[in-house]
Amino acid sequence: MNRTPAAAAALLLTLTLAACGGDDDSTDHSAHAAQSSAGHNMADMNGMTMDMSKVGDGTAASLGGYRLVDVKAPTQPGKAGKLTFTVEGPNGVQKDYTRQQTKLMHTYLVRKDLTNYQHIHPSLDTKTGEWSVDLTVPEPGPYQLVTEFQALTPEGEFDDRILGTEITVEGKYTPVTTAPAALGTASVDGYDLKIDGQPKVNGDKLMLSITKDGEGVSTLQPYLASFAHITGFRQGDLSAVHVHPDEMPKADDANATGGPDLTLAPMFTKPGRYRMFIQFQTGGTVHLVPMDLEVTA
Ligand SMILES: [Cu+2]
Repeated sequence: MNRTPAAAAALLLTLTLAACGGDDDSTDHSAHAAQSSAGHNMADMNGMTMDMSKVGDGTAASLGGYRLVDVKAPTQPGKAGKLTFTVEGPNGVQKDYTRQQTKLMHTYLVRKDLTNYQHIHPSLDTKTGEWSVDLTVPEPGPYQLVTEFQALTPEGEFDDRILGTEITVEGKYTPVTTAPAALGTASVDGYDLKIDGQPKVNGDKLMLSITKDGEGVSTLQPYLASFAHITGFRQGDLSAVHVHPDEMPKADDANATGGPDLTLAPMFTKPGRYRMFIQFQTGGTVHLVPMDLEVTA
């Protein structure tokens, strides 16, 4: 297969962590980092279908020739520790990465009961290929660790991959079964969020609206080169979906503003109850709020 990185990214739409500008983080540079400032237009990707069998949904540690290996995570609740892992590809340990949403690696952690979500960005040791990041897991239980990155193929191209594995934090696990709010709604820090549209497998776009005191919020700031980051997990198998709104801040425009309505491309391939973790930024503060959705077949 001889696809350009851009074409590959375009195929993989909602997981679309492809190059959306804002490439100004110098802490984790790699040789291919510059490639990601190509600035694909998200709108170009609308209507494309993603190849989940190749990308993955975070439920498998191994997929399409890539493996998540040597995963070490804190095992004691509430104790500061470190998460480390390595990605192996067809040519051995992958040490060369390209950015998606300004980062070389996105990592999500969620407890089996869909609580205790964390979205963190490990740093790469380019000599060994090991990723590491400080991590404290406050509560005991089984967790799904999900890593999202661009796999470097033997052809020298980059393809989206989402690999995952379970980690366990010692202690008594008491699952929380209450929903955060009514389906399709959420509130955080004085902001009210609502998703309109029918969440459906291969369904239509959804609309996320953010209001405060009844007024639309149009002061959303770019966070990781997007007006919102939405990572969802399906209740039960914890399969992951990830989407960014079609409305994108202009690349490298730190003063860009967005909202109140954000369009979400179709992202679901399996029905069920999902908890979406929505992150957005206003006034320099990143807000995080869970929202449950029922996705029909
Ligand atoms: Cu991230």
